[in-house]
Amino acid sequence: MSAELDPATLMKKQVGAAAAAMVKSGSIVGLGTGSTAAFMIQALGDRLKSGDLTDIQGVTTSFQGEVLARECGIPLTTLDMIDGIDIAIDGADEVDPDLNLIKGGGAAHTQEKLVEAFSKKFIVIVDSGKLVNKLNLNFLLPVEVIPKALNPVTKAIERLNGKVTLRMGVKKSGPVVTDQGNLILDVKFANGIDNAVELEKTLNNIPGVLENGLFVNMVDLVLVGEVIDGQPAV
Ligand code: ABF
Repeated sequence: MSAELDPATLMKKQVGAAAAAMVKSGSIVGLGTGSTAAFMIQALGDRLKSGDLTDIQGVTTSFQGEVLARECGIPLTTLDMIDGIDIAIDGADEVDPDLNLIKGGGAAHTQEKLVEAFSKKFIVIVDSGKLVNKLNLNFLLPVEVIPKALNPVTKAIERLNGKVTLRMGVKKSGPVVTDQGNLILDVKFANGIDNAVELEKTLNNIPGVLENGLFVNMVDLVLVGEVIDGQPAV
């Protein structure tokens, strides 16, 4: 219930709902991952239940999102079954002034990029704390790597002057494993990322890298939530 949510969470819920309100009946919708996207998925489910929205099909970007979308009663399809996606909505970890993103804090960026690149319109939903002047000064850049390539990919990224950390699970008993069965390297460049366009390609050209979390020239609209004087606003 909204009344029980703190202002920051309520703000995420409002941003999610604002994005869900942009979805038109009959659309194929890319469904993002993360706490803000989860509110968007719930809002889509509410619109379907109320009859305000009809005949949509969702394409999920993670197992987590798939479970939630099913719970919310959203009919799902897959990339194999469709010619394109009308609108995709997802969160992000950092957004720069050119609307380039770092994503992958939830280890789902590979499927997110696949779905969002296949979409005619990509809407990002974030709180104002995610807006940065330069990418990677604060948030590490996730790179998904196949397990056998861990050592060569680490060395290749270090040659690019990136500091590499293998992402571990919360209890540190083992590494985080993605929905594809791969590992995540979190990378920090000392001065942040100067050229996201080039770096996205360079990283993806390293053998063993599946996908990195730079989303460049993909975003159509960013909806930003903020808490002002204790009140959530979009
Ligand atoms: C996904 O969820 C990501 O790519 C990003 O890592 C994360 C953002 O989550 P939240 O909305 O919970 O901050 O969108």
